[in-house]
Parts: sequence; C-alpha cells; structure tokens
Amino acid sequence: MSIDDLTGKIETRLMQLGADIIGFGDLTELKNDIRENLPIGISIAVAYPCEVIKGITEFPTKDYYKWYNKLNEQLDAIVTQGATLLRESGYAAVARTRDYVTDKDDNKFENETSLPQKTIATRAGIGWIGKCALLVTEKYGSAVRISSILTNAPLETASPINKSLCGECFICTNACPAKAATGCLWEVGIHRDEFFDVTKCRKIAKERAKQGIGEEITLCGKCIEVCPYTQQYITRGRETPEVKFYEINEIDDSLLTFAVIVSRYMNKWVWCKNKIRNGWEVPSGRREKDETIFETAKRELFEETGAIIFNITPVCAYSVIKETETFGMLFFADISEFGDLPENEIEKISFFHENPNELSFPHIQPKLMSRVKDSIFIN
Ligand code: B12
Ligand code: SF4
Ligand code: SF4
Repeated sequence: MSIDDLTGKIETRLMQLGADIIGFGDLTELKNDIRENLPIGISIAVAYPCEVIKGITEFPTKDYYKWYNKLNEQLDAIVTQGATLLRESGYAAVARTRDYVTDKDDNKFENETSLPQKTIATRAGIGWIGKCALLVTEKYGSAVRISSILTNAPLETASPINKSLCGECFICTNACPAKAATGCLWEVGIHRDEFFDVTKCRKIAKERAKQGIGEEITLCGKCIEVCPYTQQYITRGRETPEVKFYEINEIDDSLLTFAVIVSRYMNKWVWCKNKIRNGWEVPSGRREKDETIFETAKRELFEETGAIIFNITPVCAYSVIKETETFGMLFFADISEFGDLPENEIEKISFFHENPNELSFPHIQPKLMSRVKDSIFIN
C-alpha cells in the first residue's frame, strides 16, 4: 500500500469513528523516550457542539461538563481503535489515552505532561498555541479536545505550525477572570510558564466550576468561548451535519429515534426514491411510540421497500450532529423477497452497485453506507 493510500485509509477510519480534525506530524525533533521511539504522531481533535460552548458565557455548565467527559471517552475510543488498525496493518502504534498519559508520566506531574497533546497537534499542523495557552484551530477555534496516536507507519506528514496566529488579538487575555495570560505570543521554544500562570487559572477555574455546577474541579473554558475563531464556528454552525458512530449498546435505548436499514438484494444495494424530497434514500424512518428500535427497522424496511422476507441485523448506533445530536440505530438487511410497494412517500425502489446520484442526504447516507460495507466486508 502506498503512503498516500495508507494515510487516506487511516484518516477515513478515524473520521468514521467520529474525529473532527486529524493531522499527521513528524515528531523526530522531540526526544526519543517521550515518544516511545516512534517517529509519527497522529493528532485527533473532536469539537464541542456549538450550543454547549454558547452556554458557558457566564459560568461552566453541567452540559459543558457532560460533554467534557463524553469527548474524553470518545477520544480514548478513537485513538484505541486507530492504534489497533495500525497494528493490524503491521506497524507499531500507541494510543495516548488518558490512562496511558497518566501511567507514562507515573502520575507525577500535576501541571505538566512529558509530551503534551498540544505539542503533537502543532507538529501535525492542526493549530497553534493561543495567548491563553490553548490549541486554536481554524475550523473550531479552541472548542476542541485532543488526543493522539504514536506510530512508525509511513504516513504523509503535514507542515508543523511553529508560531501563533493570534496577532494583535487580546480577547481571551482580557476576558480571563484569572488574568492568567501575559498576552505574549507563543512560538516553538517558549515554555507555557513564560506567558501563562497555571496557578492563577487553576484557582479561578475551580471557583467558577463551584459556582456553575457546584463542584470544585478545574473547569472554566471562558478562554475557549470568547476566542473569535470559536465564535466564527458558533455563528457558522457545523456547515454540514457530522455523523458519528457508537457501539450497539453505547447509546441509551431511549435516545434512539431513527432506524436506518442499509439493504442488499441479489448482490446490489437497495435505494428508495422519495417523492417529496425527490432524491434517493436508504430505507429509514422514525421510531414510533412503544416500538423497539428493532421493530422500527423491520416496519420501515417493509413500508419503504415492500420487502417481506429478509434477514436483518443491527450494525451500530450512530448520531447526526447539526445544532443538536440525534441518535439512531444502523441495520443491515439481506432481502430475499419483495411484495407490493406500500402506498406512501416512496415513488419507487431501485438496485445499485454504487451510490446513486441525487441523494436526499448526501452528507449522511454515504457515511452510513460505507460503515455497513466496512462491517460486512462488501464493496
Ligand atoms: C495540566 C493540564 C491543565 C493545567 C495546566 C494548563 C496548561 N495549559 O498547561 C490546568 C489544570 C490549569 C488546565 C486547565 C485547563 N485545561 Co487542561 N490540560 C492539562 C494536561 C493534562 C497537560 C498539559 C501540559 O502538559 N501542559 C504542560 C505545558 C508545558 O504544555 P501545554 O501548555 O500543554 O502545551 C505547550 C506545548 O505543547 C508547547 N508546544 C507546542 N508545540 C510545540 C512544539 C515543540 C517542538 C515543543 C518543544 C513544544 C511545543 O507549547 C504549549 C504552550 O507552551 C492536558 C492534556 C495533555 N495530556 O496534554 C490538558 C489540556 C491542555 N487541557 C485542556 C483544557 C480544555 C483545559 C481547560 C479549558 C479546562 C476545561 N475543560 O474547562 C483549562 C484551560 C486552561 C488553559 N487556558 O490552558 C485541553 C486543551 C484543548 C485545547 N483546545 O487546547 C487539553 C489538551 C486536554 C485535552 N485532552 O483536550 N489544564
Ligand atoms: S480556563 Fe478560565 S481561568 Fe483558566 S485561562 Fe481560561 S478563562 Fe482563564
Ligand atoms: S482569543 Fe485571540 S488571542 Fe486568544 S487564542 Fe483566540 S485569537 Fe488568540
């Protein structure tokens, strides 16, 4: 496999797992022991939903804390699975989960790790260090949490970012209630402590968390919220809906509101033409009251395609994030017989080897389709 192909394969898989930004960095300028003698760092960022960040204007909120934990767990899962994929492809790979980072440093640094996630992020070109010592990305501002994988896989690396792009902006410096930042611009070689006072931040962040959520933890995030790059993200929203995947039992059943059934018949994929939206769609539909999600899937498959004999299995849970996150269950059905197409919004069904043009949901359905293809090894 060429470098480009391997890089693309890893990137696609990490995106499918829910990464919002991925960068590949050359780490050879860093000491061997802190990077396990591995030359490449893959930096992965997941973004907070816009409305969660909008909500922390006054104080950190319970919702912010919930997402802080959720994104941490999600990152651990993404880097663990990404590292497994690299090892299965024949390379060494270390997932820098929270447990790994704590163990590696022997839990001895309260304020500093031997290889900060932000260092890998700037090496991978995904952002710079802002005046309040956060990683700032062009797309999501600093409203991201980050993790990483170390590997020796021959991946194509990005140009590192060595200087701050904050310029004359002092918005976070002025807004920080702890006055923790001096306002100096970061560049490689300048240590955090030269422009940012951890003790001040820690003290005030704890006070603000106490006021906002009633717990004395270091949770504040005002510097995230005010950054103009974050504000642009909030104003813009996620232009295209994001699709994320979860294990079958990872999402509480009560949150599953949709069933999507990627289906095959005689070695072709089954698509439905919707009369109202005038586009091709994978059979799918909304869960009705008192229905299990499995019953929804079987009912919708029949209503939208007329299928009467089929094997159906759940593949995974998924979510679509636009302004909010909605959850569903993704199924695969192998259809062996159709009856008449019931009278409803489906004009006709047809069978394709590839995805048809004119999709009703072009940012969502191809991702669901490729997730099912991956899980059942069909191309
Ligand atoms: C210790 C810690 C803290 C401490 C110290 C904060 C700090 N900035 O160091 C305290 C408790 C105060 C803290 C607070 C917060 N934290 Co904190 N914290 C960490 C932790 C566990 C280690 C950071 C560390 O080692 N710092 C040591 C210094 C030296 O490194 P650094 O500031 O991280 O980064 C420096 C290097 O990367 C260097 N650098 C960059 N590129 C290069 C290249 C080369 C070649 C070299 C040599 C150096 C270099 O420049 C940076 C600035 O000096 C990381 C997770 C992790 N494992 O990395 C999270 C982390 C930094 N925290 C995070 C967050 C979000 C927060 C809070 C907002 C809390 C919250 N959720 O509300 C606040 C924000 C405070 C702030 N403005 O920085 C995120 C930051 C995400 C982002 N967008 O940047 C991280 C990365 C956690 C995560 N997994 O996402 N945190
Ligand atoms: S987390 Fe709060 S206290 Fe700490 S630097 Fe950011 S704004 Fe200041
Ligand atoms: S608010 Fe301004 S100074 Fe602070 S990180 Fe964002 S761009 Fe940089």
